[in-house]
Amino acid sequence: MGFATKAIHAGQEPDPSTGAVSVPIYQTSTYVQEALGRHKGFEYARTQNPTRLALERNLAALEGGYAAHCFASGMAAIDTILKLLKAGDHVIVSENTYGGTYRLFESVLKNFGLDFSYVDTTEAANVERAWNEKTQMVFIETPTNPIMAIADLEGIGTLTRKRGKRLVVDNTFMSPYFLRPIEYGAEIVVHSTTKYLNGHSDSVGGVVVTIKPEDAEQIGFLQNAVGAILSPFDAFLVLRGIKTLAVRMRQHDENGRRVAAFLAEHPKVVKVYYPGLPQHPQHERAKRLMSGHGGMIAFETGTLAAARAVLDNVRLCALAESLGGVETLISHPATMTHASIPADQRARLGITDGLVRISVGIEDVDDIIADLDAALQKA
Ligand code: P1T
Repeated sequence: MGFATKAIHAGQEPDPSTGAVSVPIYQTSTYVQEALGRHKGFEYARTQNPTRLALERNLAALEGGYAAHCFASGMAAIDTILKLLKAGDHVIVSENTYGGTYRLFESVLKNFGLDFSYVDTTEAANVERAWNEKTQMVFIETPTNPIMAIADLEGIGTLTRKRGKRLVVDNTFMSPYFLRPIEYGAEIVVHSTTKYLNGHSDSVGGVVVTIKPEDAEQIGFLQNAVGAILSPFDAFLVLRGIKTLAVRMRQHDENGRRVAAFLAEHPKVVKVYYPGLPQHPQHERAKRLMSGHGGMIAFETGTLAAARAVLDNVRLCALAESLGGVETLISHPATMTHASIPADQRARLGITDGLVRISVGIEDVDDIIADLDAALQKA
């Protein structure tokens, strides 16, 4: 079955009681039992909900996993994955991740005895070098947010498999339409469903996809024990969004390439970070691992004043955090999404005060380019 067919049908049988084609929003907190211990597989809505279950089955199918569990946010999903570990364990992490991921690791989970090393995951050798006897997990974001570095998924996947430890990949930027990390050795895939999967900037959520029954069982246990579940209404919205994932991603990719090419030629732009450009340092790897490059672009304007001029003068592009929606969003990583990363570290990673990030939407691309061009003239 092709991807688009799976996106529309996997996990979504017509409702058995009514024939409804769309999975209904089962807005209930509990389920009546026929007799003590006799029920239809649903006992309490933190534990199971039919709308959430349909989405979970759909996402497991799209990522090629065994099971999926949906959470109230991407951060809740990432937090739950880390709860597979125990105090004293060590995790190797991509040095450039979403600022909230870094904050969760450094300002919350470190206090519970987990230890983190941050390395450049474009080279598997860096992961190998950071490995110690306590290492239990490698956590990769690819492409990284916002610098768009492409991890050596094949090399790192081989390493984690050889050592029998978990490789976790945050696949939020690519969506399973362009990249399925399980094919390269990931045992766990996580998404902020808030982004491309939902795709319409009207829901916050997260998902953890697992390939091993024992991991699926443990994530399910934690989902129920900790309780950061996705609501039935949000599950419905994400299911609805995923039906058009394939067509949306194709358009994000087409528009992304056009905007990146425009920026790369613009005299006011110092540097463009987009894996689809031939000058991107991992362009060949991106072409090999991913079937498209998507709509995420970062570009360097040189100074805070220039970045501010662009951000303050766009009219169509919306100045906002987040990404992956049908509308173009533009942001300033240093003061917005990545403000929780210390300034010296930001500078080392290239998250300068002049850096601007765009999540290219699926509007008419000429309108997006005209808006950026007009704003750049003011820079
Ligand atoms: O926002 P939430 O649904 O909790 O997801 C967190 C998250 C996880 N992983 C990646 C790669 C992300 O980009 C995010 C959230 N990112 C933004 C809000 C942003 O504007 O980059």
